[in-house]
This record gives sequence, C-alpha cells and structure tokens, in this order.
Amino acid sequence: MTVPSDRLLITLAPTGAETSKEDCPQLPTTLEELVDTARRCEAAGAAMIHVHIRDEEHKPSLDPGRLAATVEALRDQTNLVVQLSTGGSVHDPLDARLKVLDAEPDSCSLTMGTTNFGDDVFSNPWPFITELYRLSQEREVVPEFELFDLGHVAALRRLLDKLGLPYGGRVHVDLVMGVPGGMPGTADALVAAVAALPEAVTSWSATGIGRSTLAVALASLSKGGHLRVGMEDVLTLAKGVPVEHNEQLVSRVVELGRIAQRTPMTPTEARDLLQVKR
Ligand code: KMH
Ligand code: ZN
Repeated sequence: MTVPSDRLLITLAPTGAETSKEDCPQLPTTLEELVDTARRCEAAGAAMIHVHIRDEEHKPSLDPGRLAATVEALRDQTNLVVQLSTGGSVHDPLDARLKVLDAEPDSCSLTMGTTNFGDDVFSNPWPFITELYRLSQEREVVPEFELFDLGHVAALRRLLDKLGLPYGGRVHVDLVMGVPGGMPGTADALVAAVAALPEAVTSWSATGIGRSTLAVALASLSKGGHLRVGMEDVLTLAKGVPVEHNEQLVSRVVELGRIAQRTPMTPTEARDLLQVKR
C-alpha cells in the first residue's frame, strides 16, 4: 500500500508529563480515562497516540508494568499506532527512559538533543540518544524523532549518518515548536526547520505548544506536513476557553485538514506510512 499524499496523519498526545490533575481534572491520567480518550479520538480522526502515563496519584510514571498494561489495553481497545514517550518528565533518569522499550510499543519518541524546557532542562545527551536509537533498531520499534530546535535537525543527520536507518526504513520526524527554550512556534521557524531536514526524512509532523498551536498547525498543513495535537501541548481552545476533552482538539484539526483538502489517515495507513512492526 502507498498512502495517498492527500492523507493527514493526526497524532494524539493526550496527557504529557507537565500538567497536574489538580490543575486540570479533565486531563486523562488513569488507564480508563486514557483508553476512553483514545477511542473517542480515534473515532474523530487520530491514527497514532503518543503516550505518557501516570501513577495512582496521577504523577508522571515510567513504571514498566503500567507501561506494558497501557500498551496492551490500547492495542486491545483501539487500532491506533501506539507510541510510548521515552522523554518522560524532566525528572526521569535516563536508564528508566531506556527501559520504556521493554513495553514493546509500535513506536517510541526519540528527542534529538538537550533543550531548555521552561525553567527546567530536558536532558538528552548524545550517548543516550545513540543508545536509545540502537535499542529501537534491535527491538524493532519505529522511532519518531522529536526536534525541539534547529540544532536537533543537525543531530538527526549525524545520527542517521552514523547508525543508519531506523527499523522499517522510514524516517518520521515531529517538530515540537514553541517550548520556552526551543525553536519558536511560528510559520517562519517551521519553514526553516523543514528546509533543513535530512533527505532521508520520509514524513514529518509538527505541533505548536500553547498559543502557537494554530499557527504551527496551519503552517504545517500549508507545507504538506502532518499534525500532532492534544492536551500534552495545549490546554485552551482560545484565550480563556479550556479544552474539555482531547477530542475537541482532534476535531478542530480534522476540520482544518478538510479545508486544506487533506483526509485523516486511518491507523492502517499510518502503519504503512511508518512501517511499524504490527
Ligand atoms: N515531557 C517532556 C520533558 C517526549 O515525550 O518524548 C518531554 C516530552 C518528549 O514530552
Ligand atoms: Zn511527550
């Protein structure tokens, strides 16, 4: 199957690690809430899910048993491509982040460099990047390269030159824009980042954090890119209007895609695009 070029991959990032349940009770943090969100967002047009999990106190967790149970539940109750975050929270140790692959997801995020992250530092030293990449090749997990900055584009080029192509042979990138400390969430920055991508990149998506969400989504559609949306990245629909459910964010980009004459990709098409194992 070759996925037609008018298809739009929508990746749902429903939870993240930064927002607390206290501040945002509608954030899906339990397994039940996550699966329910995933089902609703799949029905609305999402094809892949980028997953961060929480513990029983709703705090970010990389517990191996919980991760495995989450992958199993999402596989059981949705057809979505399941991508686990290896970024975790800024407080997670590197060894726990490597162990995420033990849960055997279809895909994993792989951030291409250290970045200032608001008042914190999101640490991704080069030896960690290469170890995680080798592990993803060995375990046959398709990485999604997360680029927070233009320097991360150069790091991706270096990684591919040194260690070859990912499992499956496709190179899928997500531009994460508008993080305080990373590249700005603007059309100009998106155009510059896309122009700099290595030739080996076969598909790319973009997401704009907070108020940059719409500017980035529209710029990405204009450049033929795909989209990531969800409450990991944005908590308001407009100034003072909170997101009540992730489905609202998916539905909004489905509508933007319709205007841009892009049809949401099915999970089966996404599997083909990314060449995930199952
Ligand atoms: N929570 C951020 C520190 C990823 O999922 O790979 C890292 C992050 C990236 O969200
Ligand atoms: Zn994430």
